This record gives sequence, structure tokens and C-alpha cells, in this order.
Amino acid sequence: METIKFIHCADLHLDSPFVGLNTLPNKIYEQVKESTFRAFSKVVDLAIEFSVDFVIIAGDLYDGEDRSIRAQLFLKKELERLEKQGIHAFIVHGNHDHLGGKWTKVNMPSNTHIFPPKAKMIPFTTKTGGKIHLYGYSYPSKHVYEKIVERYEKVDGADYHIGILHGHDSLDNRHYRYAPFQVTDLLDKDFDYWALGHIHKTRILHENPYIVYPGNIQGRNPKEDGPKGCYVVEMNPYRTSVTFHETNVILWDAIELTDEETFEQFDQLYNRLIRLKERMRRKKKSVILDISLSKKQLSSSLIELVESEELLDLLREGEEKELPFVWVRSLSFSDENSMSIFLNENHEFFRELNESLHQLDNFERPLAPLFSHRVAKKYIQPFTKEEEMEIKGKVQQLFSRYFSTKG
Ligand SMILES: [Mn+2]
Repeated sequence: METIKFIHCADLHLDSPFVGLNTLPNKIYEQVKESTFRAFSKVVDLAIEFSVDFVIIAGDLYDGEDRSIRAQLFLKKELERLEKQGIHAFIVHGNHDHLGGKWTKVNMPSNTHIFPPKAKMIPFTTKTGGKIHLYGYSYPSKHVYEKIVERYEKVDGADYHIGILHGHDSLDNRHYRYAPFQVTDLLDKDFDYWALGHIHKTRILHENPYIVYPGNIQGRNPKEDGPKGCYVVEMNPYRTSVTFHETNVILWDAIELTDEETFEQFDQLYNRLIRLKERMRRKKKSVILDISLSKKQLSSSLIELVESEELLDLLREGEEKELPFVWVRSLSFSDENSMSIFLNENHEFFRELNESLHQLDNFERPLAPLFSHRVAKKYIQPFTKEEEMEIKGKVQQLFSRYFSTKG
């Protein structure tokens, strides 16, 4: 039997909108917006560098079900780069890019095999004669809660059997369970490798056979921190080896200064943080960084400098001209995290919130720029009283969910 080599990646989320980051300096925001694209180019670079037989993309190629044309054209161009090298691509679509969405169809090159909305086996033979059966399933609609793995049926006649599944390891309770499965369900299929997608953290659920979540290829928010990438997999009849390769072009990271350090003077703290930044920059990769420290470490004048965000501004100065950049997203106190402020529901804060909402009986003023906008005004209607009430209700809910001890 021949040795085969492939790349397994998932969750490209091409053209993620990065909402909430548009307050970044333009030059940095542009790079953030491009990061999902550039990370996938790196996957393709790796495929060519390692001259793999094929690339598996295990779902959520696009971030939105409308599959922006830009994302599709980009993907097509990258797949064509693979095509030129005789490298194939096997694709399933997941909950983000399910087939039920409305999009303008862009045809993909001939090396690309997209699984239909029912479990199917696609046979493939490598240039050197390795015979593989690949099994996959694309989401017909967003919400697939069925145990899809049960529909995968092993078809004999190949050296290697590879399952591709965008789904949820159901032992993990924190997410909605799309196409749920348990490791034992996958093992029962007697395949040689399971290429999973959906969970954005890198996780190897099983070895021999390997069952792998590669995680996404580029982090998109502070929760998706640390290195992101794909696996290069090499299989022969005796052994499978998997090697992780980083593809993210921007790293999301968080650093906490340990309690042992204390700072009296401005220079001391400022220089320490600048050194920290420069150390990050040596990673040769742009970084979006959250720094936290404890109030106990600082003199009162320094606490003020942090709270007023004056120090934060200084740390950001000139950063938009740097490449790679190290953008300090936040400088905050670990002992006073906003998420950990819990208020009693009778707290004055809620009384005041209710009062201000009550007094806000006129939505027109804050929204005036929108309603007088040349284009927007043709399409939008002022809110009705019912809609205003509903919005106020939602504001109240939102605040109490974040701050109330009952939430
Ligand atoms: Mn995803």
C-alpha cells in the first residue's frame, strides 16, 4: 500500500466581519479583516510545500450563509493554485455555510469535490496509486441536530478510509449540538482517520485511529486565542503521523502580570509594558493583546493612569505604522473585571437604568442622523410605540443578564 499525505483544516470562516473592531486604526483593521483570507493562503502554501495528495476542508469555509462573492472568488483562486500542482480538495459545508443559504454561485475548479447534503463516499486514487475512500456530508440547512454519523457506511475496496464530519462531540455541553456524536460512534465505523470540523479549538479526541479537530485557521476574537492552524497528515499501513502547522497571521493573546512585580514609578511600569510588547513582536506575527494586572501591584497614581486609559493610549502610540503590529486591546485590572461585577437586583444602578429608560420616550433624537441619511431614509420607518417598548425591554434584559446576581 502506498503512503498518502494530506492536509486537514476546517472552519476557515472566510470574510468574517470582525464586528466591534472597527474602532481600530484603519491600517490595523484592514489587516484584521484580511486575516481569515491570508491564513487560508498559508494552508495552500503548506499543501504545495509538502506536496500533499489532497486537502480536506471540514466545513464552515464561509462565515455567512450568503457566502460573499469575494470569499468565493478568493477560495476559487486558491483552489486553482492547488489544481496547478495536481492537488485535490475535499469539502463539506457546515452550519455557517449550509446549502440552504442564498448565494450567488461561483463554480469551483475541477480538482474540487464537494459533498452533497446526504452522506456519501467519494473514491480517490493518488498519483502514486494510493486508494482512498472519503466519506462526507454537507449541511442542507443550518440546524442539523441529527446524529449524521449513523448515515456513514463503510464501502470496502480502498487502502484507507477517511471520514469528514462537521459536528459536535456531544460530551461537550457548552455549544448547541450540531450533528452530535461520541468518539465510540466514530470508532465503530472502523475508518483510518476522522477529519472533524466545528469546534474552533485544536483537539485530538483519539489516536489510532486519529480523530481530530484542527480548530480554526485564524482566531477571530479574544476567546480564539493562541496559535491556530491545520494538520499535515501522513499515512502508511503501519502508522499515521499528524503535525500541526500554524497558519494564523494575527495572534490573539492575553497576558497577566504576576503579583510579585510591583510598580511605584511611571517609568517602571511603562518600560515594563513596552518590553512586553517588543517581546511579543519578536514572534514575527501581528498580535492583539490583552494585558491584565492587579491593583495591588500599583501605586495609586499609577492606578489612575490605567483607569483613565492614558497609559493604554501611550502603549498604542505609533502602532499602526508597525509591521508586525502589537496592538494592546485592553489594559485592565484582573481584580476588577467588568464581567465579575454582580449587583443585587435592587441596586440603585437598576433603579436609575429603569428611570432613564422611562424618560427616553423619544427615540427620534438619538437616531436623527440615521433617519435623515440621504439613502437610509428612503428605506426605513420610524419605530412604532410597540417596537420602542420592545427595545427598552431588551435593554433591561441585557443589563440584568450581565450585572445582576440573579442573571
Ligand atoms: Mn465554525
